[in-house]
Amino acid sequence: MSTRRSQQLFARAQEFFPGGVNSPVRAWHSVGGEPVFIARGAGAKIVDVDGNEYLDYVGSWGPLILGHSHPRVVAAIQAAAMRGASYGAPCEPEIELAQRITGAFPSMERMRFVSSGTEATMSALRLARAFTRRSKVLKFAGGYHGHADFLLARAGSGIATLALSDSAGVPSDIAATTLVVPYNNLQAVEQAFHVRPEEIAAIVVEPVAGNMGVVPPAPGFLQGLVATAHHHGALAIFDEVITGFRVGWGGAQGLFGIAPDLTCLGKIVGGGLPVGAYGGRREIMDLVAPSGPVYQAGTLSGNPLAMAAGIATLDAIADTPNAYAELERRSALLEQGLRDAARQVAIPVSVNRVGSMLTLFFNRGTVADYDSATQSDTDLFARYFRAMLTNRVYLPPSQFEAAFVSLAHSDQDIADTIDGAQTAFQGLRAS
Ligand code: KE4
Repeated sequence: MSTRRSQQLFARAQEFFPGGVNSPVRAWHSVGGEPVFIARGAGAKIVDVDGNEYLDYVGSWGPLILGHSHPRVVAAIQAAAMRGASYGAPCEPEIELAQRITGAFPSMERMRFVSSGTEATMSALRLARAFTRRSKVLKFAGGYHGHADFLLARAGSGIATLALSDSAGVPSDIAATTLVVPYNNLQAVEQAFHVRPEEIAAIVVEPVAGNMGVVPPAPGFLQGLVATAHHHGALAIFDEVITGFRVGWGGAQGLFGIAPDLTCLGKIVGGGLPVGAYGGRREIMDLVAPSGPVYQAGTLSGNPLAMAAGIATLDAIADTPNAYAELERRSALLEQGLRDAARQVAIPVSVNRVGSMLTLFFNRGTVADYDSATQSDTDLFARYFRAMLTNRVYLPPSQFEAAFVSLAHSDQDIADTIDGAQTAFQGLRAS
């Protein structure tokens, strides 16, 4: 498998971009080797610039639940482009997409479109601080909510220790506005409020974690989280940038039957174009400018092309008979096939899956939080990633990411993936 053209392009890219990429995880640092450059995608497959075709389980990190270049999405973008790329003014597609979103997420009584998941979470947390007149935010170790300064925080040593920053350039007093506790640990959440009463504006959580690898909420965790936040006068914010329209039409809040105060969306609602959104209770959202004093703005918010892609994506899902049942069936087939392939060669793995988002951890135990996730054998994952690539299966280049099954992945694609995994595991066992 030649990747000569990718190597040439990666060398040139180094002249323009830090690490040769426009987002760090694309550089493949945690799996080694150099990234392939993608030339095109169609359905469940992508083709790199050397003509190598792969079954794609990254799906642009979640947006492509329909697969690549779905005809309805392509046609919608083309038609919108003929009417102009951007107006910087209100347009009807904004209302049409919002109508679909609030229909699926009734907790989002009011909402605002932005252009990324980071903007959505950053804005929602600014709003929560204004609504509660408090400054601190509580997040979970291993939770990723975009790259706003105060969200690049990792756990300090103790439960209620103020966070340290995960990134250079974030002043310690900014990082210290964030508390970090273990995921799936309600006692730690309660303790944080006990130690810092009246200070915490909001809890922000991935209702199904995707950024430490997939980690489902423990039974009662989300319900307990919302109740604890409200008991202490804080807001509950669900970051559904990944899970929104992924784990069900109503996201994780629909799947688990629990409504947060604010919801952040992204990825699928843009169908592959830059869209984020945040929304929630009307009394909270009406604080957002120009209705209220919380400022948030964006040149390309509600961009007509992005709105068209989002509308076409949601309509195509809605028009697909039993879409989520089919995603569940195919994803369950993949999960079982991966488990069986690893068991056949006695490689200990742990697979976490919610709907069509899943992670295979090279881990002997159950992965229920960041600490247990980081017990995984990342070297073995790197070798597995490269073996799967050779077998023409394109996985997320990190043990701590979610793989995504799309409606374009056929039963044959799933069977081919399992065959590739069997070969990969046999190679790992032999070496
Ligand atoms: P963006 O700003 O990248 O659109 O969204 C940030 C974000 C917010 N919330 C959640 C739960 C997210 O997963 C993300 C972004 N996800 C990562 C991968 N897990 C995007 C890939 C990348 O960073 O290149």
